[in-house]
Amino acid sequence: MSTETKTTCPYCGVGCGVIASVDEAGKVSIKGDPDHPANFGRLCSKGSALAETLDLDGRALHPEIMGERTSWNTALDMVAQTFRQTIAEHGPDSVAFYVSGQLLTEDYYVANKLMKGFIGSANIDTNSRLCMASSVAGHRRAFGADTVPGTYEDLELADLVVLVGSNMGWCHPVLYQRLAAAKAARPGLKVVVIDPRRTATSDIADLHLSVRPDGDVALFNGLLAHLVQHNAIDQSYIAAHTHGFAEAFAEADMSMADLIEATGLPAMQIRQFFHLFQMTEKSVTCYSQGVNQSSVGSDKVNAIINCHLATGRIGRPGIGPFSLTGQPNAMGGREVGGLANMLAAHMAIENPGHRERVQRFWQSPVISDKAGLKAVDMFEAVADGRIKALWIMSTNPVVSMPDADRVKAALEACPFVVVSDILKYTDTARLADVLLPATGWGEKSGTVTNSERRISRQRPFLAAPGEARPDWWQLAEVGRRMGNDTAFAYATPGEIFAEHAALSAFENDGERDFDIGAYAAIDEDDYDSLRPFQWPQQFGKPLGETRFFANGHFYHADRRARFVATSATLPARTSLDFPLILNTGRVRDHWHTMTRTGKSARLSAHIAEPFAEIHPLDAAQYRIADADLVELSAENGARVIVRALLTERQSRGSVFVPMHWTGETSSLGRVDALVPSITDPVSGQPALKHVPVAMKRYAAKAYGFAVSVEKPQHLDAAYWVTAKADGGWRIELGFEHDTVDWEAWARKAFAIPADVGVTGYADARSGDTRLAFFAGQRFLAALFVAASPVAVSRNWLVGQLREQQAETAKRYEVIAGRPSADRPDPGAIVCSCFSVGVNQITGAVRQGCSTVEAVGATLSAGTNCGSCRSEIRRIIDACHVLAAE
Ligand SMILES: Nc1nc2c(c(=O)[nH]1)N[C@H]1C(S)=C(S)[C@@H](COP(=O)(O)OP(=O)(O)OC[C@H]3O[C@@H](n4cnc5c(=O)[nH]c(N)nc54)[C@H](O)[C@@H]3O)O[C@H]1N2
Ligand SMILES: Nc1nc2c(c(=O)[nH]1)N[C@H]1C(S)=C(S)[C@@H](COP(=O)(O)OP(=O)(O)OC[C@H]3O[C@@H](n4cnc5c(=O)[nH]c(N)nc54)[C@H](O)[C@@H]3O)O[C@H]1N2
Ligand code: SF4
Ligand SMILES: [Mo]
Repeated sequence: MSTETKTTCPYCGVGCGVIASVDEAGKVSIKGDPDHPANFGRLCSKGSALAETLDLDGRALHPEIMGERTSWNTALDMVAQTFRQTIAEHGPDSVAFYVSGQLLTEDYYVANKLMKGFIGSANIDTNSRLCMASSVAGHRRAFGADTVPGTYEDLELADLVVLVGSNMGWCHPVLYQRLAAAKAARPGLKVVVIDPRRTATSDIADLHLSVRPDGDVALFNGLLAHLVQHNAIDQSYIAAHTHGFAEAFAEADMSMADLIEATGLPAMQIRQFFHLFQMTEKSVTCYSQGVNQSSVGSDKVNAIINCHLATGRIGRPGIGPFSLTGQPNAMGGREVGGLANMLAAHMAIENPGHRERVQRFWQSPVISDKAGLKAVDMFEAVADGRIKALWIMSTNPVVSMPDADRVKAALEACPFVVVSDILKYTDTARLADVLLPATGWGEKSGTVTNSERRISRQRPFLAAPGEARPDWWQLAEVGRRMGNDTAFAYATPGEIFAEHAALSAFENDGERDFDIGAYAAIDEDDYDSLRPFQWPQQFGKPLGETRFFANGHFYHADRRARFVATSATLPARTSLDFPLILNTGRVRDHWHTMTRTGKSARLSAHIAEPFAEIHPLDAAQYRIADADLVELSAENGARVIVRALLTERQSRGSVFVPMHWTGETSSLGRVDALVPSITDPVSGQPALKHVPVAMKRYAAKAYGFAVSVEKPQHLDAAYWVTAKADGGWRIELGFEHDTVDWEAWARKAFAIPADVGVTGYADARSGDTRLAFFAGQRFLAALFVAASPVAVSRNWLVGQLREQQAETAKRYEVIAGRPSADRPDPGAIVCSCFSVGVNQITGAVRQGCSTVEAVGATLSAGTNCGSCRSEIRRIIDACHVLAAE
């Protein structure tokens, strides 16, 4: 017997429904919810592996003050008192909250209410500033409200889907699968991908435009001008529902020569794209971080929306601009007004009428009357002492903020830092004066809103471990202890949701897009059984159209949309000293700073080390070979060291490094240390994808690879990266010395008991050393050191951690670092669901499997979540190319 709970995936903004089952032994299993309208039962690799991330290893289980365990009472009193005292001495703007799009709506609502209505400052900002702020700004400029007009179904109904700055195949995998399935069923559906890199997403593209970094405004300006010149605009929609067309067109009009220069694209590709868009009424343009995370992010958003407004292509089935939200509750955070320049329920902080209304609703003593500090400015204010008390909740800014080393220094200098996290040790939690243990996914209860405005429940199916408590509870307790008893007297998240719903409908009358008044009086039972629904859902009105703006009715006072004139001119960023453009982003199987996905051996097997994607010609110029270590440095003096990955999918002049590695998992892999705090002037969103850097080969004196049953401690190496493996850890190493006593080094790093002997050899001439430690039949650790990057069969070695090594012959294999010929090496893991490696796939292809389906039928690879299907296709293609050569 097991009990099943319907809940929602805590990762990306697709917001897939999940069914979690707990059996009598407490074992959790996860499957997709076939009834959830976001995923209809599908899950990607990260969603399918959720059960592997729920152990209590490293969890924060008790409140701590200065690293010492304490009671909730003492911790909460200290937070409330310090905030109160700081405010009394230095005013409300001397304190701040930095929160997260991974909070539930209920948590977020309480945080925003406490800061804006009771502390009286708007110094609450969120990691959504690094994520969605440019889309919010673009929507508000164009529509008068932060409205996403369309729905997921539109991607399936369209004849053209344009993906701009979105690696949807890896970052919104289930939505991508819906798109891929629609395209397979209806090949007339065309897909265009606009991204400087060729990504897994480009694999289904009919056209991939390798646009110059930040060339997007020029490209969409060019498209607008093309539509005008070819009489493809909707004059009546423009006349009836918009303003500012002439100005936008005047700015957009440019010559083909200028367009080629600004976009870096060949004329033929530009024309092909323009023609396709012009001819296809049913087009959807999706955009994500390649658009938002830019110093011209808001203009990129508006340049895209301009083209949709000009053609009247908005808010109809299969038609419209579509901002893909990143985090599970990026949307919910926007609904509660959790950004420093918003109020609540999509009301505007700069609007006195809105302020008065929210204050009356909250019955609050004050209401902040100006925007607070946006994330980058907030940490600037922490650094220079204007902010003296900061509460960080559900985000890891020491890793994810630009100028991350400065952020770290700012927190070190800040008189009072509170961190609420599920883990005890993160780069940020380590700097907390007060650490508050939060309940995590599976333990907490509330709602999230996905990219298509669909609100779903996250339901608990596990007991809160130790003394962990929900984030909303922590905030409400502090609110009460700061003297606001009734305003924060919530007993359940359901009560908070009802209040939030009531505020959304309060004196609304259709003036504001966000209205879920139908739920203003929801009771606990209905809240518990709440089914996923899309907003708006007004009180007493039948469920109507879930799309916006097909017939105008925008949210500017005159109900018209605005064209925004966007300039394609870009300031030059690179210089002789920092000639390359660093682009950053995500990999398929990791989530942000890896505090959860890093616990899963399966997810860690796909990519176990931070890397720099470099074009082979650039690599040749810098004398960098595949698998070398490379050092990237930036104008601020910071540097990172990562593995070189040579690929023609990268464009020349750019390097791509993932954002996931932290001080907990690597020596020098925190890429945000390199990123300057340059922001979009409208949205305040940092330009995380356009960083001038210098690059050189990092010539380690010795390179190493190790596997260990114990988690390695205090790795004494210039370069190290650890990754969870099945039964232990795998470790990549680079050393500045080659004259190390390797046995002693390994014993210390891997905590080898003194009575365990060593097996192996050291070749003084070549510098090769191979050591393995066996306690009886149990394999404890192995270390491989060489003068050049170590070539051993990594996944096979990792697999040995679980094996008994009784025979001497098997031990020799371990020391050799590869299996003897009769036992195959799976190679690097491609399919994480079934742990299928690249060698197995190439083997299957050699035996005649020529399609992804055939490989799936033979090896099961790609048949569960499907996230690896494009990689399998690429391997098949590569094998065929080799065979033809
Ligand atoms: N696996 C995984 N999935 C995730 C997440 C995760 O951590 N891991 N995080 C979630 C979150 S919070 C977010 S915000 C989303 C992000 O989802 P995406 O935005 O799809 O992901 P990114 O990798 O950040 O960046 C997307 C692409 O932008 C491209 N790009 C860079 N510069 C430019 C440019 O100037 N123009 C254009 N057109 N493209 C450019 C990059 O090459 C990159 O391929 O993913 C969500 N999903
Ligand atoms: N260079 C570069 N930097 C980037 C990006 C990029 O593309 N490039 N992307 C940016 C974007 S879009 C985003 S969204 C951010 C993401 O960056 P972060 O928000 O910093 O990353 P996460 O690892 O998701 O951090 C979430 C933290 O909350 C904790 N946590 C998990 N569940 C709970 C909970 O229920 N309650 C509490 N209190 N804590 C919890 C986790 O352990 C973790 O420490 O990174 C941004 N930074
Ligand atoms: S696509 Fe994957 S990560 Fe995103 S919500 Fe669905 S299962 Fe979770
Ligand atoms: Mo994000």
